[in-house]
Formats: sequence, C-alpha cells, structure tokens
Amino acid sequence: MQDLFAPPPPPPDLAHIEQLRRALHEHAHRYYVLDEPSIADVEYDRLFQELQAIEAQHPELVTPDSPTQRVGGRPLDQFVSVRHVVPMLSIRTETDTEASGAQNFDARVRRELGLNELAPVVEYVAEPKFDGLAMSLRYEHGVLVQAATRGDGEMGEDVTQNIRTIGQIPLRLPAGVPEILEVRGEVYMRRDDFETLNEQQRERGQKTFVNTRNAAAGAVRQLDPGIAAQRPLSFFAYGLGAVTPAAAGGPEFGTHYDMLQALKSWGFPVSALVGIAQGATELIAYYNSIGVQRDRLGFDIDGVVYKVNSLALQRRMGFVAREPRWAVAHKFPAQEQQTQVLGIDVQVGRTGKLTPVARLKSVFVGGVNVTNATLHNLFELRRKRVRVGDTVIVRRAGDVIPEVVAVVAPTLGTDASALPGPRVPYVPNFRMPRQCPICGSAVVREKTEVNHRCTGGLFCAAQRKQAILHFAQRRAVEVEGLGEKLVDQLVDGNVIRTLPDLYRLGLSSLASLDRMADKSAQNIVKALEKSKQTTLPRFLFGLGIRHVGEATAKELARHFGNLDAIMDASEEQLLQVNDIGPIVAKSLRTFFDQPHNREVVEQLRACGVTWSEGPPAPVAPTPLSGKTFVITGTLPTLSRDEAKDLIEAAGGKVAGSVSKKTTFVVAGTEAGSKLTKAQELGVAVLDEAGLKELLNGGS
Ligand code: 5U1
Repeated sequence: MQDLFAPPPPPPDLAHIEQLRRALHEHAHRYYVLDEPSIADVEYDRLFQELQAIEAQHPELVTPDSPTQRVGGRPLDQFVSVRHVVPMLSIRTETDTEASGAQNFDARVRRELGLNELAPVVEYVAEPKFDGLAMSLRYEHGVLVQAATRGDGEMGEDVTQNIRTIGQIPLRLPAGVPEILEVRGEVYMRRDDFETLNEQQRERGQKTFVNTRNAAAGAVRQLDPGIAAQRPLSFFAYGLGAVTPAAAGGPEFGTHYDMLQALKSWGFPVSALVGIAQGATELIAYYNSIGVQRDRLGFDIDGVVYKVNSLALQRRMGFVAREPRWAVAHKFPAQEQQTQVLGIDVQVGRTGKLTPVARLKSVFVGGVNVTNATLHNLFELRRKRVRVGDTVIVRRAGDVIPEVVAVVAPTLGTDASALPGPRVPYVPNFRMPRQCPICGSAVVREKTEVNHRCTGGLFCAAQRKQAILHFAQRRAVEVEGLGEKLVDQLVDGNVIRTLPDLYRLGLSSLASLDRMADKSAQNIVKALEKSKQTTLPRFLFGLGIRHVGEATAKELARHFGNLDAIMDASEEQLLQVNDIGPIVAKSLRTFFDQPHNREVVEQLRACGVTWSEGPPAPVAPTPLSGKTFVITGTLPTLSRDEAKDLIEAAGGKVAGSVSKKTTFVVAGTEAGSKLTKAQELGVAVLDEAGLKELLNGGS
C-alpha cells in the first residue's frame, strides 16, 4: 500500500544518473576487458548502489543498458527464436593436424584467387579457435538489444538476459559506432572459473560439468538468469554480422585485422593472440606457436582459425553453402576421445593412496597415445558408474593426468569390438581390494577421507619407488637422471630397497642394468655424489612425510634450526611453528616415532648426505611473514623458483592459486587467469620491482 504520508522522492537528477552510468560502464570495461581496474572494488560498489537506489525510486528511468541491468530478470519458460538477419556462418574444418593443414588452405586460396607461383604471398589473419559457443550481439544506437545463439545459422535463440550478466560484454558502446551493429564472437568459460564451478557443484552434491564448453553452454541456455549470473563466463569478439552499411554512415574496413582493432576500440575483448601471417610458412609457425602455448592459456581452444585478411579478397572468394571459402579452422589434436575400458587396475602412490585407474584401448588424445586414465577414487568411479567394457570419454588437457570423464555407452562384456548396448549383469562392479595389490598389506580408509590407503609404508615396493622418486626430485635433494624407468628397474630388480641404498649403488651395479650405457651410469653416480650436499628444508621435504610440503619443511628448518630438534619435538612444540596445525604436527610425530624412519635418516647421514644446520631463526617476524603470494607470468629477471625462494626466505608463503587469502599476486608478462582472478578479488598485484621493494623492507 502506498504510504500517503511519506515525502515524495526528490526529482531525479538526470545528468547525475547519466554520469553514474558512464562511470560504471567505463570502470567495468577497464576491469573486465582491459584487466586494468581504475578504482577499488568498494568504490565501484558504492557507485553501483547509488545508481540502484536512484533507479529504485524512479523505475521509469531504468534503461536496458543501465549497468544495474546485468543481473536479475525473471526465469523464462523457454527461449524465443530469433532470425539472424545476416546468417551466422560456420567454418570449414581442416582436421589434418600436421603443417599440411595450413598448406592445403593456402594452396586452395591461391587457386581460387588465380594466383600462380610467381604471385606474392597472401596475407592472413590467424586467431585461436575458442572452445565455447558462438554468439551474435545486436546493438542498436549503441545499446545491446539482443544476444542470440547460432542455432542452425538462420534461426537462433534469444539469450539476452543471460548474456547481459557477462561483465566483458558491453551493454552500451561509445558514441560514433554504427547505428546497427551485430558483433559475433565466442562465449566461453575460463579454466580456473570452470574448476571453481565444478568444485562448488561437488560441494553441493550437484552434477559436475564435463568440460568448459559444456559448462558455458549450460550457463547460456539457463532459463533462470539468476543462476546464469553465478556462472562465470567470458567473451571474445571475432567478426561482424549486420552493420549499418557504409553508404548509410557505417564503417568501411580494408582488412579483417582493422575490423578487429575497431571492435577492440569499441570495448569488446579481442584476443591478444590474434596475428597477421604472410603465406603458408607463417601460418604453420602460428599453428605451432599457439600449439605450444595451448596448455598454458587460461582457456580451452581446439585449434586456430586462418582468414584471408583483405575484405575485398574475402568478397571475391565468397561462400560454399554456409561456409566462407576465405577461412578455415585448423584443428589441434582433440583433448577428448571415446574409447573402451579394458580393465580397472589400482595404483599405489607415495603415501599409500590407492587410485583406481582405467586400462584403456589405446586412443590418441591431446597429442599422445593414452592407455590409462585416472578414476580418482572409489566414490568418483561409482558416481560415474564406470565398469569394464564401457565406452567412455577420456580427456587429456594440459599437463593434467588423463581422466575418465563419463560413460557414453555401457557395453556388452569386455570385447573391444562390441557395439554399445545394454549393460550386462555379469560385469561385476569394481571393488577396492582389501589387500594392497603390490605388497599385500591391509588397505584402510578413514571415515573422513575419500581415499583408500595401503598400510605397508616403505615395505610396499610401490611406495618405495615413489618415495625414491620424491627424494630425488629437483626440489628435494635432486639426483639428476634418476627417473621412473630407472627406479622401476632398481626396485624391481632388488638392487635397492631403501633410500640409503641409493648411495651404496656402485658403477658396476648401475652399468649392469638393461639399456644402461657406461656414460649414463657414470652420470648417475656423479649426480648422486652431488646430491649429498643439500639443505635441511630440501632433505626434510625429500623424506616424504605426509602433509610436509616444501613450505612446511622450510618453516620447520627455520624454527628448529637442526634435524634432531625436529625429530625430537613434541606435538605441542611442533604446533608453535608458523602455519603448522594439529594434522601436520601429528603426521611428523608419527613419522619420527617409527624406528625405521629414524634409521633411514641415520643411514643417509652415514652415507655422507649432509645439510647445513644453524641456530633456530630469531623470533622477530621476517618482512613477509604472514603474507601469501601467488606468482604468475614471466618475471623480467627472476625465475619463478628464484622468486619463490626469495619470498620464502623472507618469511612469506607461495601458493599455487589465487584466493581471498592471497596477499599479493606477483605478475610478469603473459600473466593469465590468475591476474584476472586477483583483480576480481581485489588482491594487490605487484611486478618484480614491487616484489623486490617489499623484500627490502618496503610495505
Ligand atoms: N577465432 C574465430 N573463431 N571463429 C569461429 N574466428 C572465427 N570465425 C568464425 C567461426 C565460426 O566464422 C567466420 C569465419 C564466419
């Protein structure tokens, strides 16, 4: 009911409303697109809330391009169909993942343009092929009025409500843009956003998404814009649809590249990886260069796109069906493939963790032949309902271990040639073994844990192998050249049983191993000799005590100064160490309470392994104590390891991912999603010079 005694709202100050909207648009562009926030988050929130309050008092003044209109809207029953005035084209795919993919395209372009061998090279624009879903954004008089999916190219779906929630998509364009402007590009989800989303889904007991593309598509096709707003999406622009024709005041571009630059100047995100390539040779170089960077990018791509740069030549070449003759997508090896589960084995890790691993019919995924994929743990395996004989999707993206993402077809039996069909009852469900498959010790699972573990400790050959590899790794004592194959040979052949046995290896026992040349054996002996001089944190980390990572090992070394003090410290004393909680304290105590672990330490000492020890660190706080850093990108002079060492030496901690607990992100060139995340969370960002200043006592 209207309150008749309430004072009437003050008359709206239209100029102020416009000023607020302009400021918010500008700040959103700097934040989401340029990655250069110009005001603090709290200040942005203040302006936003001020505008929201005014609009609440004067709902008649709310416009669709107001920054407040990104969130909200009512859930829809269904999406409305939209006709694309200019059809959304698809792109011909070159599946040949060799250099010939680029050569074939260039040869075709030259043929169609009637260019002989003597004619100059053709200029192309090369772009990443983003793994998301195509979107057409329609602006009228500079205001976003519609966002539509591709659909069949002629008719798409109106998903404007959901697309408005994407911070990178401008709701309003600067003055001077064409009256009608349709911008085409790809909506996608960044990898870190995908990981966070899946983690949240898991915590809520909801279905996880198979890959970034599915997650992005699910968000775009979400009928409730409130839910869509919680799914973090991003956008890259790469083309135009309908545009006010040049004759009616629209822009006239000479090249595709110029058009992309205009899109950028109008506020759209355009990938920094877009480049110009002269002829097939440079296309191949581009393909290879993006291929090398692929795993490090913050988002998934499935190939690159080549386009003839000159728009006049594009017009001359035209289309076949719905595909332009002047463009091609040159695919990378797929990161997902289907194959069949031939068996389910169990692998035992360094800490005794048992991992169910699917043995697969060999399949080429993400550039390598994959024959095994992790099923993580018994609960994941059950959730995905994987059984021997099933046809599954296997994914190998980046450096991550290949994993089984889903069952596509339960099959009959284990016959690899069997067609998909109903699951037969006689394929038994996988069960975790009660005894370790390697050493026969009991397998246990604590109530609060998802993982099963072998209780055999160093009695278990699998754990011994992993323990040796852990001890020998670069960030522990570093025995160069001691890799998995060699350790397998040494342990399986009973040449070594314990860590100290490593230092008892003679040249002759090494040289007698299969496929071991004299020179390689000498190198291993030299590397072992070199590894004997180490540091206390490296040695402690190398022992492989559960929950004792590098940072904890450094804290322990700093606090106690020598190994004997650590070995003899009570849980209460261990709890005094910076960042050590009850779980780590208990784990350390348990480890050093086992006589065989103490014996290993003594024998290593007897073999000549030494480390520098010193007095406990002074109690005074070090300049970076209590501060957590994340390093991203390439720093001008320091390697990441050097930066990490410096930070830790000054009492700081280095973490792998950005969260609200991060104090600083140290960013170099080509910093990716971690930098964006830092900006989103309002975490302070430093360059190398800033870090050095901090290390020298600045604040
Ligand atoms: N980067 C990029 N992706 N992509 C997809 N450019 C690009 N262009 C496309 C498509 C379907 O189509 C045009 C060639 C019409």
